[in-house]
Amino acid sequence: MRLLVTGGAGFIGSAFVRRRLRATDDSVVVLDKLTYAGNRDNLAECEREPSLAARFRFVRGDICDPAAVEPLVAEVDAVVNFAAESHVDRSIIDDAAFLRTGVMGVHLLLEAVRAAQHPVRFVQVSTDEIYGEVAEGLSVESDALRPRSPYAAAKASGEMLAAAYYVTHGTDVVITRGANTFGPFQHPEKIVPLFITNALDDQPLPLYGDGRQERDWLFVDDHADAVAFVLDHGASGEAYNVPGHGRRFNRDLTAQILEMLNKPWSLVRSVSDRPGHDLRYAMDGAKLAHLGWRPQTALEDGLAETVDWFQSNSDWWRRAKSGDWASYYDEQYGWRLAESVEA
Ligand code: NAD
Ligand code: TDX
Repeated sequence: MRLLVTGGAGFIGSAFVRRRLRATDDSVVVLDKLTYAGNRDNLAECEREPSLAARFRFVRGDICDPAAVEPLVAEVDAVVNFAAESHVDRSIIDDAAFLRTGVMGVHLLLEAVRAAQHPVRFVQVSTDEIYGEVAEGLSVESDALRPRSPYAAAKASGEMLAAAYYVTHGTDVVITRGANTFGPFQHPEKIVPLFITNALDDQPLPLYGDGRQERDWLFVDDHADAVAFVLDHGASGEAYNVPGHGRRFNRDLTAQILEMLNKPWSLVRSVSDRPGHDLRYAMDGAKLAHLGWRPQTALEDGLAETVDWFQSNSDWWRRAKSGDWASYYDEQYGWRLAESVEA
């Protein structure tokens, strides 16, 4: 297959590209804007190793730019769209880019798929956050979408547009709804890498509220493989939950990270909560399991691999924590940490 992977220089997209090039004979073009979250180094092995490089090409560009998108879509069999602004906290500070990429960008990709002269499959990588907070039980794919943050609303809009193109135009669309993902190469704004890297530097770990919010943790390789599985086997017009392999309260996850790093709980500070914080996400993975896919990596194993990776790759995360990072960190955490209390 010839694939166009949009947002392929980010955390999950780059794992998908690295693994897909190794597992198949597919060729891959990555289109990525290289926002603060995108990093071409994440794809270094694809450019370096001759057996991968022969089937790989990187193009810097925006999914909202028709001149960049249309010629690339015209020459592939499938588009896998990872491109998005992906951090909930940033969507609370300023959501314009979330809507631009998450709604208008998806629209432009769908139009290019529709205009292609041959069949093109469109995979929209979505999230469990579109269901909103789930107080109890498990979300199934037929549940209503009740997004509660601007990030989640943009993601819900993007996937609803894709589903509408399936119904209205017969576009070959499949949707994945992944759980909270963690692993190597994750930008340090998200809780797992933020807490690992802060702890390595003996800096405070800002835990929102009482830390009794629950997430279901999915290792990045599993997430990437699930997207590949749905690309290959998903039924057109369908959405598939991709649950994780371990639900935890944030405070328990934090304790586990500190234990692995042999760092004290006294680093943890309880800070002012995220506005509209979803207390719990939990998805039923039966639909995807029935098709033949389940997550493989237990949370403890994935976390140990992730902690090792961040310990061994401080150049990578120190670069991600440079430039605009200080002003973001100050805006997001400066006042919170000043008012923080013991966790
Ligand atoms: P990320 O922020 O690490 O990567 C996003 C990538 O998209 C970056 O490389 C960025 O440069 C690129 N990008 C952003 N806007 C673009 C644009 N307009 N044009 C082209 N490229 C653009 O995100 P991630 O964590 O790898 O998430 C990838 C996808 O998976 C997102 O769609 C996200 O909503 C979804 N998702 C993430 C998680 C998670 O826990 N991280 C869970 C479920 C679903
Ligand atoms: O400093 C923090 N302190 C804290 O307590 C941060 C960054 C987070 N948290 C909490 C908030 C959440 O309950 O940790 C939990 C996880 O937070 P994030 O890592 O920001 O992830 P989340 O908001 O759950 O969203 C993630 O999973 C779903 C991804 O960022 C999304 O892209 C994905 O769709």
